[in-house]
Amino acid sequence: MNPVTPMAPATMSLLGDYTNDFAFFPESASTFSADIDWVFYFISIVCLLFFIPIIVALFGFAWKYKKDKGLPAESQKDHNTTIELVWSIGPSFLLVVMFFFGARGYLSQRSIPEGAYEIGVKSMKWSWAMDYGNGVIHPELHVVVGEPTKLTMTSDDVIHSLYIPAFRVKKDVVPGRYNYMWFKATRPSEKVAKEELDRVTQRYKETGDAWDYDREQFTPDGYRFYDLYCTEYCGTSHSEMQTVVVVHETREELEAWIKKYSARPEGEEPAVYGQKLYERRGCKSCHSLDGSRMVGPSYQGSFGTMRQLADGESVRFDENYVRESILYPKAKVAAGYQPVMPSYKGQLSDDDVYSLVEFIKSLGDPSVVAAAEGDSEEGADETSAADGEGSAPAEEPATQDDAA
Ligand code: HEC
Ligand SMILES: [Cu+2]
Repeated sequence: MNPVTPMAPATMSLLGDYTNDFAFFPESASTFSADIDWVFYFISIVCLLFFIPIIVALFGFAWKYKKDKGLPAESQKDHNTTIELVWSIGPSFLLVVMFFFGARGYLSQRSIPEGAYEIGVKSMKWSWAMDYGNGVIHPELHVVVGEPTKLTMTSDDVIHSLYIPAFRVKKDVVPGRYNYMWFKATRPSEKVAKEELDRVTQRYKETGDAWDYDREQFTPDGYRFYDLYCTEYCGTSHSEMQTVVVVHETREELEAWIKKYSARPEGEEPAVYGQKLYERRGCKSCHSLDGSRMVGPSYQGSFGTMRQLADGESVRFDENYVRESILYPKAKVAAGYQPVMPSYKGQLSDDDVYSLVEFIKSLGDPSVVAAAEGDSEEGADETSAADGEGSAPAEEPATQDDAA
């Protein structure tokens, strides 16, 4: 159970955890939770205390003073000054109390403490990208318990809104400006037992499926989590614009986690890492791997084929086209699609782009891919004339350090 601050009567905190079926609230895991819940309960209870007697009196009097049919209505001009003063002035004190606690809660969320741990948040249709600095961008939000964390939030496209129910914080993320929020987490995420993590990880390795957070209820690194939602309706996949928040016990643990994601792990195949980026960096909300059409075209069987463009030209779907599509998506727009893909320029290192290219290539029809590679070696294809010709080693990890 969450620690109860002096403001929250102990009996109320029983409701503050929706692991219990009768709870009103999700679990509380930040220093804001208790105050927010208290104001919420206070207002709800006051409303009920007024609502019930008013409705009872309304029906009671309607019944009591009901006239028989056919009798003329009477004029009623009397009033009772005392009653009217009491029921006007009395409740206004309650409103002042509500305002006081509401404003106090609002101000404490607005004044961001000096020295808070800063994390950048970029939102786009329909994913979150948390920026930990040094090129480490990951969809999961990782913070440290007991330390104030400040989020600097910006949107690439439309208005989104970042909402962490367990922390009782919520703030719009607006294109063209920075919005800020802060919180202090109070309960670290549990870690699942190593055997369980190994077992589940093995299962995903075998099936090759993307990690299902809903089903497992822990992250691929074995942490239980709090939910993070987009709570501003932002288009087709708005309801899937979710991610998770992990609270670490120490700063060192958080830094170790960040380090783990700073680049492609030693010895990992680029195509394998590319698939992880596809899942982590939001590509999967617009591009399918099974041929089905989403907001963008599917990658399946695309590599090496010719692509019809919106301007009537056509272009070979090769390394350069993929690279260009990732960095400058509006340069060549595939026919039949809206130019809504965000640019990943400055957000993916060269090695990341290379890994994505290799991943997309691995989904192509092998004979077509081989033929396309033959093509670009001849140098005949003007779209591949730019830089790294043909198959990729030329742009391999030598560039990895540029990411930092
Ligand atoms: C908001 C949805 C969205 C996201 C997110 C997105 N894309 Fe796209 N992408 C599109 C659309 C729409 C097109 C087709 C229009 C165009 O060419 O710009 C496209 C085109 C492409 C193309 C050219 C495909 C073709 O068939 O001609 C590639 C390659 C590509 N995206 C890769 C990526 C990668 C890699 C990521 C993640 C790092 C990504 N996209 C993220 C929407 C998205
Ligand atoms: Cu959204």
